[in-house]
Amino acid sequence: MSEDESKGISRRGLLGATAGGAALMGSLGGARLAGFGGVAAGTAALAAASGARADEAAEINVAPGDLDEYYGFWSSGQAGEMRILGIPSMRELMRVPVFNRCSATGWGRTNESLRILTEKMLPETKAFLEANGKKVHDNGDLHHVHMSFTEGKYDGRFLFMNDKANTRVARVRCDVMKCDAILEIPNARGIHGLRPQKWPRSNYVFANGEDEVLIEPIGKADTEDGKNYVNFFTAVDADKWDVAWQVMVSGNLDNTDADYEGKWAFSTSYNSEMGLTQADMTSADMDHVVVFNIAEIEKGIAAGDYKEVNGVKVIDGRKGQNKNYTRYIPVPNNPHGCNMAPDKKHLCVAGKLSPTVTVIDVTKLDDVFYKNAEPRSAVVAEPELGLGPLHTAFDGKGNAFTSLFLDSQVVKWNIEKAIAAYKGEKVDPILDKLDVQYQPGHLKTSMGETLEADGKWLVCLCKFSKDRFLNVGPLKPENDQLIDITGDKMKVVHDGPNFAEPHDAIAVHASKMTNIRSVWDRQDPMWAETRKQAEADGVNLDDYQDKVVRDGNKVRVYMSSQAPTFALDSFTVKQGDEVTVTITNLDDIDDLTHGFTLGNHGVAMEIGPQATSSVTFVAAMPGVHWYYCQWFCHALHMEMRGRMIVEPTGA
Ligand code: K7E
Ligand code: CUA
Ligand code: CA
Repeated sequence: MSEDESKGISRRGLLGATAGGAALMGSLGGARLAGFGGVAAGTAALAAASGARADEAAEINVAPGDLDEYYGFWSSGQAGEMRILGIPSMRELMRVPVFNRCSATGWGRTNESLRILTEKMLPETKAFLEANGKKVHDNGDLHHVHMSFTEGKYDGRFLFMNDKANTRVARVRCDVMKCDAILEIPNARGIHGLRPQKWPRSNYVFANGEDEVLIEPIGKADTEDGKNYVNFFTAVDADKWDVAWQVMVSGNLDNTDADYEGKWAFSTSYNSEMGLTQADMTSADMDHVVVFNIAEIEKGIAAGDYKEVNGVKVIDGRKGQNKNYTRYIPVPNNPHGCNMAPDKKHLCVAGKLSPTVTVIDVTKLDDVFYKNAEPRSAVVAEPELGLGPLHTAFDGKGNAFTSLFLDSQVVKWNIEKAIAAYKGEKVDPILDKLDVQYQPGHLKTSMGETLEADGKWLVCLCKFSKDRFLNVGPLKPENDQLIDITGDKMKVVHDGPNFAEPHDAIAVHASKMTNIRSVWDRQDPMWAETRKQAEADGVNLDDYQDKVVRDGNKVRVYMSSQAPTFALDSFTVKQGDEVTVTITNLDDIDDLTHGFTLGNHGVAMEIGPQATSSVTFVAAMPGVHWYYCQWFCHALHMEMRGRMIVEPTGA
């Protein structure tokens, strides 16, 4: 798409200099002020500049000390972490390391995080990493974040996300906002689309394999023939965080969604051609959406109609199987987004290379599966919306908002009007078009992917920010724009620079987050393994600890921390010892986090209030090494430090 992309940018570049651009800039100047300062002048400026009503303008303004109405959960693409923003302030509230390594919290370095990162790693990956002197991957590509559902509504239990780079899926606990499970998916390659089941609850998380997998071992099959490749659709058991089953499909898989009845899951496929080059992947006029029949697949698994591949039950759902596991609905040209409307009825599939969005009525799918109806008979609309449609969001009032990558616009359109137009009626489904800055990918409405879509805010994640912010060098931030969708006309009210590359986001009303804690539970399973070892060493982790246990050349150092001291001012080990430092934060006050950083050892970890964390390293450098608390906790925080004395071998 790179040629089209560059054309798109230059077109928008020209647009920016014209009257349309100037008008937009006018309304934005005020919005910026309101978003940042929360001062009355800013709000007034916004109202004046954009003609907004005063009460509407006040909505955008989250004054110092006030709280946002929504939690925004953001992916971060190749940065590998999850981020939490407040909406509508668009302030970044927190970063949650998942597939990345984190310098501040020790994620990827502490024993507790390493257990989560490696527990469900495939053996070949383990061996590969070991051969490269590593325990975990340093990177991840986190595209999609979605919350767990109960009966079509967010339930505040978990957030689920994928790693396209290393074929993993992860779960974040909403009570503590930490990742508690990571699973590397066997057979598939490049997990891209990811969505939880919406009804009756998120028993499954569906995960799409985007990259084609050679069926036979290398040498046995011609690697240059696309027919020798397949793709996998994976259902992950959301409670056990293991693969429940997989379906082998024809064509690749891109994005996915599930319906509101628990009957279907859907995936777009842009490579129905099974091409191995970009030219081949874009050669056909039509690709397809795969519809997965959940009940039939479960029946097939129960009846033993599967092949076990690498320990996973795999159903053959490829074209021409004449079974009721899957159907393939032809849709135009390299489709991308796959979004189920909160009307429980309409699935919107964005055309990407086609200017259309295909609307599928899911109540017509029974006929496609059981009455041999033409797959396209479920298509009830295909409005032409503009160039490069990527994703669609909903306001719960029958309207849809589709991002147009090449046009750099968001188009608001009405689903019923699009259906009428498809039937031949003379109606224009397009209600409004808004310029965004620039080249949008995902866009999300507040609560828009649930039955409680409230039509208040739209966040548009623009891939380019060209000229919207101070120049920071060749690598520019992206631009997450906040759009007010309460009126007939959409209105950009805030520009939000963001670092590489948030793909997706959801906006969850704060009232859904009832489980969220401020202090850890001492019995939290996160450090259950560490607790077992401590018990074996005669240490009570719930109490004051200052114990050093030697076990051959393994040394286990236990110390509690309480502002502003570590229980141990110093400990002594021998050069070459494998040292494990376990720290429990006995403070139980909100926000009182301690840290442990060991100088010149690349060791740092966060220890939240009432949490336990541990880290293991080899004491290879003789001498005196200071450790310190790196989380500001007290007036004597600087003095919260101690010494590790490493005696040279033979001393
Ligand atoms: Cu970039 Cu959801 Cu991975 Cu579309 S995806 S833009
Ligand atoms: Cu403890 Cu800073
Ligand atoms: Ca194609």
